[in-house]
Amino acid sequence: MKNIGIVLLVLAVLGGGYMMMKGMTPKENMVSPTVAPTAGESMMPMEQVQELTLDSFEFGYDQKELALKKGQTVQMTLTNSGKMPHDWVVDEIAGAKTQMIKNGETTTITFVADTAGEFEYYCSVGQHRQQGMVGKLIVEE
Ligand SMILES: [Cu+2]
Repeated sequence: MKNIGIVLLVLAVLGGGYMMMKGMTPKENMVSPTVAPTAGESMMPMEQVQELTLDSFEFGYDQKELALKKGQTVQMTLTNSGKMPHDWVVDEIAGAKTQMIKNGETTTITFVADTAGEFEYYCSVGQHRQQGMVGKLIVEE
């Protein structure tokens, strides 16, 4: 039984040596060029997507005010730490409306803040808007 252990050990060492012979180094070198363009892309202003995360609960959002630049593409993620279902809606901006989510769920939407001004965002579930589930979205010219 002892010999089998030694044989396996030798095989493992030989196997490791073989992998190194095959050349792990050129493969690693292949990785870095793919990383560099990704870093470069985020430097381009027009491609930049503003990521926002907003939490909803009874009755409100964790941010009372959101500020964006006109023309900005926004990827917004809504979470729900409350007990009731909630959503997030801005009537004046096309696409700025999430689906209704339950506790623990998450939903992500993408929209363009194409209209300058100050708008109210709110939850369209039941009477939540009247109960204070609102905030202010500022889109700067
Ligand atoms: Cu709600």
